[in-house]
Amino acid sequence: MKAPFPQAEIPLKAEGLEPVPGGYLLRGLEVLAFAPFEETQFFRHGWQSWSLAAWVDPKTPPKPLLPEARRPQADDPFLLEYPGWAGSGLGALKGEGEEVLLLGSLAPGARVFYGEGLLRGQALGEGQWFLGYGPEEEVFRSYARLLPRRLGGPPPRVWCSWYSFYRDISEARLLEVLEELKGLPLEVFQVDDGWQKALGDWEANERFPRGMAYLAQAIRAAGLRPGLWLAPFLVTEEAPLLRDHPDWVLRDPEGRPLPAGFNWGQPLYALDAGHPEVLDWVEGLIRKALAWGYGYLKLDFLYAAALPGAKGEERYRKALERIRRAAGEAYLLLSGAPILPSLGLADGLRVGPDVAPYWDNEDRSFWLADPTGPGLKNALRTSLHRLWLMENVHVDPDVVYFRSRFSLLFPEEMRLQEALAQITGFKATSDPPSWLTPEEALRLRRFLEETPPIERLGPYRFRVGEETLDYAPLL
Ligand code: 9PG
Repeated sequence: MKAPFPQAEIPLKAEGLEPVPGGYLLRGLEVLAFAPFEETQFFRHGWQSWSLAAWVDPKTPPKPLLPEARRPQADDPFLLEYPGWAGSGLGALKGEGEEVLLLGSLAPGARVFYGEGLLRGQALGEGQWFLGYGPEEEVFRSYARLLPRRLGGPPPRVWCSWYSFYRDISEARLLEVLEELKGLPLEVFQVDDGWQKALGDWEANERFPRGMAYLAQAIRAAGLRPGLWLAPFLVTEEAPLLRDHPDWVLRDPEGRPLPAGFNWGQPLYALDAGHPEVLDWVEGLIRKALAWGYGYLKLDFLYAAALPGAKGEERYRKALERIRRAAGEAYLLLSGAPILPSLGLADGLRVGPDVAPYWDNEDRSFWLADPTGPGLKNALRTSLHRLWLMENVHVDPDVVYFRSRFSLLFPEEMRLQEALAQITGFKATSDPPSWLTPEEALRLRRFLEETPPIERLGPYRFRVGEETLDYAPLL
């Protein structure tokens, strides 16, 4: 079969071929599309928020990500074991010219493999695909338009506690910051990791003596919307949950708890999102956070609900539908979340790894071949390759730093992150105003107040207000 495009005919193997704006719909559990050029780059799309999305050299195979214990939280573990290049949900090829060949799934549970001169799509479930050929931006836009969307008003302006205090938060400390933020045009005050007793034990710890409802009340009194971080599907050995409900944990075929990564100095496990009691419990957790007064929920480490990878995406989507119903119109920012199965249900979606007050940690990014670690370089790279999702969801490129205190970032590096937030419109920071010099404070205020005109000049070049930014040299 051949798919005729204005610029070329694309030979392919599929069950059905039906024209749609910008390309064709294909059917089949396994479909092939042949590039009409000599490919020089493969668009590798990682599974979840933190997983690498980038154009890579298809002729140089990927290096194994180390240590193995971190693979479940870095990507679809299958993609990291696979010796060649492959991506989650979609893949694309580029040659020397302007044209891009894109194959993207329209249903959860799909992967796209690179083969010499071709893309091979493999679906575990439905086998519904979009095939596009043409200029990069147009092709990705045509694909995005076929995916589910949920776009309320403009993205929120958020203060988030993570990137300044990390887990070292307390009621007293947050109330201080709340006071400092008075007069800044923010909308959400989001309490991140550090308030809970344990992962899986979602009650206020001793540093929040008056409880989470009290804090929400104080946030509302300051004119802001209370936001709360939760990792609803994650458990560690310290949570009573594991002892009380050993059958709630996701297990491998041999019956051992499935490793879900390693963080906070301990192994992570996942709750089985296919277990009805787990779903009831998660729904109860969401309702509890809403009842405390939190109308903005940052739901994190969501990949845990979809392990071991593509096969779990259907289960994840069902669990997320349940969460969405329980949450009503609350704002759901999803993080560490499988990208495609979150569309249509998420309000906001983290599309890259965590930023950090430094550019790159080479020990991890280079020597351990892990592009998902915290750092501005990793965060910018993957977020930039997910801007096409702005058609479907609020794209969160993570917080912007304005401070020089406690930071190794250069002003030009911070500017790149600031401009990216202006491009997506999702504006967040973790800087407490008391950490800022007067100039930095002014810069933060302008960032929150102003909406500069944005023009895309190329895949990596943008005009933001009066300035032209080029991200290409960094990638
Ligand atoms: C709280 C943080 C913040 C942050 C989230 C998430 O091990 N890891 O791969 C890993 C990745 C990201 C991460 C933590 C661990 O950060 O993205 O904004 O909420 O959790 O713990």
